[in-house]
Amino acid sequence: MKPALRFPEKFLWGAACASYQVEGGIENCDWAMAGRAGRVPPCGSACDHYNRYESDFDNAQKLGHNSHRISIEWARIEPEEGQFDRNEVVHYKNVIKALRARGLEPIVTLWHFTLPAWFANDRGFENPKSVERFGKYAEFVAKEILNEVKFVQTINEPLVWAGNGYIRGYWPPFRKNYISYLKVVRNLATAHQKAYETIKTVRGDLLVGIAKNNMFFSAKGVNPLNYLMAVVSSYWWNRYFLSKIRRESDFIGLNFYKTLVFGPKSSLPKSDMGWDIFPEGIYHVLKELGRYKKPIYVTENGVADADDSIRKNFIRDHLIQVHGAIQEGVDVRGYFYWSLLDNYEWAHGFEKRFGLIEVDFVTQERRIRASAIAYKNICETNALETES
Ligand code: IFM
Repeated sequence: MKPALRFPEKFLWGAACASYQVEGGIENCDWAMAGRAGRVPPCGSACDHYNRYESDFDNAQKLGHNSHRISIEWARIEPEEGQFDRNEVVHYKNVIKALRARGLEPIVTLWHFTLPAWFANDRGFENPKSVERFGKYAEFVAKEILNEVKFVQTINEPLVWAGNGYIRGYWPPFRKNYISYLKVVRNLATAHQKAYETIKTVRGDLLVGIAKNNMFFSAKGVNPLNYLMAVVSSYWWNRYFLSKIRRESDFIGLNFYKTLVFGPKSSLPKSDMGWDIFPEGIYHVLKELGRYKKPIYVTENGVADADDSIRKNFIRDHLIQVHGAIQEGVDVRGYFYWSLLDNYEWAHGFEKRFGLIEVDFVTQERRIRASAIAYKNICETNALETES
């Protein structure tokens, strides 16, 4: 029998969610506007997590988690520029209290893809004023909401958001314009820096990071161009943004999903999203992130798997690789499965099922999946049995 793989002391184990994808009832953001215009699927009441967060956190606690990643909906907190909604402040403070009461360390993302209507209608992150606006929002949240929080992430997956909204044109604001894309990426990096600065003025002790989606790029075959493509892609996608904000990052949040191999196609198993599954990719990406010499939290890693047939092994196989990177000196301190609940998967609506917990979107019933129990065992023992 092989010994179990042990994870470092105080390792954070949990799952991640984002406000718009689970809460329901958010009508004053760009995605809600796009939903009303028929350009993306409507989100409606989603998982009704806004009203059910306590019982959802009961489940996270029962599943052995000691931490949980949430996001705050900017449009709820600041429905008009400079006007802050006190009831929503109380709501999110209660959400954080509910996490703490269950022994779940909160990791809070300030902005996860959805923009308040007023901000989106004034050119969003293309507008140079966006930097100041985001800085003020970040300062407000740090001061008014995060008093019981240690970890905050400013922005979720800046390049995914900018690419889908400004190059591929299938997320709001539905643009296909490289110049705008580059402008937005630059403003997002500056917005992170600004938020870091404003947060630190009100809460010097808060640990501030980003949630960065990095991919593993590699190449095969004899064509040298493929190798060049892998190097250039890796530089742009994995390193450019992080290099810009490295001084303003107390930790790095890694969201890992994809591997891209340039060259002859091989057949890797696929998720319900059609994404290749290659667990070794997370090892390479973590090794690459090791260069920043910062603590790393895997703030998302997950699989769309409606019948729960591959999720258990997906988690195990990725954790074996995370453990391998830790053994080689990479300072990984936590792992958050995406997602606690089935939820609104953006342009795919509710069809793709990422949850440890299945949600019936008609009755709002929850059902714990078998893979969640396997993950519970890992979280509770802080170790992974590799033979089963
Ligand atoms: O659902 C998304 C999440 O909002 C950001 N990271 C990737 C997940 C799966 O696509």
